[in-house]
Amino acid sequence: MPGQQPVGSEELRERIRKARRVFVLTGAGVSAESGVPTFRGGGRTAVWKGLPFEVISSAGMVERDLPAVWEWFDYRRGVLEKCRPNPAHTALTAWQERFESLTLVTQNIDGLHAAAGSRGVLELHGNIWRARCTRCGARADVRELNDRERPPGCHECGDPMRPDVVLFGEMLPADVYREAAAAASVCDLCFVVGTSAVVYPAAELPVIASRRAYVVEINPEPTPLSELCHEVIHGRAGEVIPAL
Ligand code: BV8
Ligand code: ZN
Repeated sequence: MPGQQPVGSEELRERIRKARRVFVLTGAGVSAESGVPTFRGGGRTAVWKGLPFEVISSAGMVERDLPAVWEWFDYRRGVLEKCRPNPAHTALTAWQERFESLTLVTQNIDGLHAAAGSRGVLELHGNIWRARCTRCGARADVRELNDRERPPGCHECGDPMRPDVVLFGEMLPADVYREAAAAASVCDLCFVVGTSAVVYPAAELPVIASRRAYVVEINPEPTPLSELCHEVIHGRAGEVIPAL
């Protein structure tokens, strides 16, 4: 558009031109313009039946009340069914061809990066569309489960299945985190997009990257990570990423 301010500094544009290994960490903010509610920020935190989402989405809840956990995730899948990738997801998919190496790591469980065509997305917190057996670990796509009861029985062993999502107090998939940390430690350009950077160990990744990479935060609001970043672009992902 005429008169549109170029996004980011001249230094950033130079670094984008020269970048060989790019690392991107996304959070709920990258899906905000797809209509996916974020968890924090804007003075709102997700609450479900009076429980803060950190409580309902916690390891203890799976032990205590697995049907309630299913109800919570069934509700969120209902919201997500109407959500489509937005220009931020689409632009990040194009970045896979643009850079020699792009590692896309997400905290989101909505599957929108893959839906936009991104390949090899590292999903640190799992995926809301997958279920996992509490006993034998067998996985299934929730949308293909013909078992409507909650919790659904495992197609392999019959035991109850759970959402294949990392809840608070649970370990992240070790291989996924290890791959993400390795990519962060060798990248030369790191983008942190739409995350409040309060959840660990995901929020550690840009710290690892900052040891040798130029780190750029894209977020309408400042975060605890902002002062560590070399550049902060206050804007919405759906506008800033395509503009970059
Ligand atoms: C673990 C799946 C333990 C579930 C999620 C006290 C201190 C420090 C740490 C802890 C602590 N107490 C507990 C912990 C550990 C805990 C943690 O970090 N808690 C935080 C809250 C303090 N971490 C864990 O429990 C992790 N596991 O540590 O293991 C352990 C250790 C050793 C041995 C055994 C066990 C597991 C963490 C994973 C939890 N699961 N999700 C579900 O979704 O229900 S995390 C959840 O938060 C989501 O995945 C989400 O992605 C993630 C982070 O949130 P964000 O993505 O950042 O989203 P948020 O809404 O917060 O922010 C949105 C941002 O977007 C805002 O900044 C906003 O300004 C911006 N934005 C808005 N619109 C836009 C935008 N940006 C760009 N464009 C826009 N249009
Ligand atoms: Zn099983």
